[in-house]
Amino acid sequence: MTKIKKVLIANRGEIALRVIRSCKDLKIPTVAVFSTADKNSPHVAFSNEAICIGPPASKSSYLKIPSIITAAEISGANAIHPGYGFLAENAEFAKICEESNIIFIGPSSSIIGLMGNKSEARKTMTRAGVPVVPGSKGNIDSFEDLKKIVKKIRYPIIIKASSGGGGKGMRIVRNDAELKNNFEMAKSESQNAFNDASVYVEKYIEKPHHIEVQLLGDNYGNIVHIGERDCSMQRRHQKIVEESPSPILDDEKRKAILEMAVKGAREVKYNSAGTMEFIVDKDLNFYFMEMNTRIQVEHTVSEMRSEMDLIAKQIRIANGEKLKMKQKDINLRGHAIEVRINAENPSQGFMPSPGKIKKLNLPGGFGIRIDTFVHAGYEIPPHYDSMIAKLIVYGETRYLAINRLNRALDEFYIDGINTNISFLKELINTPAFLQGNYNTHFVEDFLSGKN
Ligand code: MV4
Repeated sequence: MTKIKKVLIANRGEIALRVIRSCKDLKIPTVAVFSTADKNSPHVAFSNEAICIGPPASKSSYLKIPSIITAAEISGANAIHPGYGFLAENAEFAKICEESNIIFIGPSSSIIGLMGNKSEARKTMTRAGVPVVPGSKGNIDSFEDLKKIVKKIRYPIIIKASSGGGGKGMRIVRNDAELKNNFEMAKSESQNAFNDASVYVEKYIEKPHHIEVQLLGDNYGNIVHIGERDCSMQRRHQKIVEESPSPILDDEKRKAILEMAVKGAREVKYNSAGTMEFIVDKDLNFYFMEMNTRIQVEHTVSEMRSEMDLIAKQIRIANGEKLKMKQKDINLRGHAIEVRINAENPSQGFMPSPGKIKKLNLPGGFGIRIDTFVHAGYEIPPHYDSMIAKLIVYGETRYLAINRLNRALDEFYIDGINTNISFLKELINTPAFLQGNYNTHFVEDFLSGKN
């Protein structure tokens, strides 16, 4: 590395380990940061240095910008990888890094800021010629303004927080009687949750598919895609199963979505690993939803199909290197599926189930990858996300990948805590999943006995 000398990882759990591993492959020393609750976590042991940044609560540790910048300065790390979650899409944090001469391993802070405002992102993509759902041009100025737009696009509609995203601060409205109240509620909820009352409106697409495109852009305007992922299997906006390619797209539709994603990324001169997210209706019309300016949990399925280390690419881009490969050099093969293993209890409303892992058997064999940070004897702290492992399988075909996923889930054994492993087995053996015919409401419908 010519510029990056040492990387601080501003995260925990499996993604902290994942980043450390890529740094080791690139021969870059690493600095872990940890809260007191994580002092026995593997990311602390597997990094070259580790610095405690505060007590368990995220806002006092992994979200505390001054402590993280100080840790970088003390350790001499001149780059920070934010992982996903926590500070990964915090434009202010990225800007502070830029101003402190610390390389933020992600896109420019201005791009994070632009895409973080969902109505600005919509405007930007409209300008680029990327299809967006019919709706308001920008924020809604008044109730009169809203009524005018609704008259044009008709019910059902969805009101969204401009500073929201990922499903937070949305309200679906189906008739005039509910409009005024929902508009007022949406604004006050947005104000409370995001300190920004601005909202925008879109036509509500019933039971859409969620398809996203993995992108890589460098500092010199080169942009490639690494195929799409279908993330429609989700519950309460938390993805559960992600797969690539999407089982609902034909080659022509796939090409159209992938090209639009690249077009959108070009518009903002995207310069890191990132994702363009689309919703797809039952007639396969697709619309831009949001752009995620981070490496995502599910990047691994794209890695399995492309045989590319996306985090290594992301680090090289931040180091100022050019993307050498052209689109034609990226060969996507076979089928990959990821399932998220969570410490939670499906029979108690998926309530988190932290605690000590007494016994652990991880699956293995051909076509299996596991990204985790837990081991037998590890105590899962109660303060963070319940995801404890990702199981990723690869097969030449979707059928073979599902077969392997069943084999791996049968070998997966965790004693001491509750997990969603049995629930995952049920889900992937439903006719809808086996046929590749499921949308974003499938899990909810399945749980309420509609399937
Ligand atoms: C929508 C939509 C339908 N129509 N937008 C949810 C997460 C965020 N990325 C966007 N989301 C949605 N946006 C329009 N115009 C449906 C969803 C959506 C959803 C909405 C309500 C309840 C559950 C949902 C699950 C998946 C997607």
